[in-house]
Amino acid sequence: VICAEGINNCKLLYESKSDWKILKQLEPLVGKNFSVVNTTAGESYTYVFQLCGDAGGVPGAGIIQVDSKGDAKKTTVIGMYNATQAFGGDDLMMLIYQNGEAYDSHCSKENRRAFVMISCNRDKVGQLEVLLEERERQQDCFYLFKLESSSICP
Ligand code: M6D
Ligand code: MN
Repeated sequence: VICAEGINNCKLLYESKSDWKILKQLEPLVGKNFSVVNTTAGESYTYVFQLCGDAGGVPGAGIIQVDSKGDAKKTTVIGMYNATQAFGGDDLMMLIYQNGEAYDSHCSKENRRAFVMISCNRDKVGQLEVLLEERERQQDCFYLFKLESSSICP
């Protein structure tokens, strides 16, 4: 089978056994799109996240952002799963997707990236939340998300 779903579709930015161990713990999330709409300061975006798979069907994208306002429904890649980092422990983990589409005017035009804080919550089936987008820096900007799920509890 070509391109079977699984954590092995992720490519680590820095090859590491401990990163794979965390991805293994997150494996129950594979193959599902998690989405959330976020409206702040006159901007409204829908975000779609997948673990090691094509978010919203966009090839290579781990997280996409769809502009809910513009008529064009513009889609922007926030992070790619071929540039993954995963770390953490027990019931709290961090997943990073780098190599998103470059900003045109913010953050010295660097590439977008996403931080997803993932935690075990026995009461949640898998709820994605947007915490913030930090874009008022010269560099090291990021989108920060939170995902709580019972399926990844240790
Ligand atoms: C929008 C969204 C926002 C982002 C903004 C950056 O399309 O992706 O989340 O902050 O673009 O604008 P520039 O002009 O830097 O591309
Ligand atoms: Mn832009």
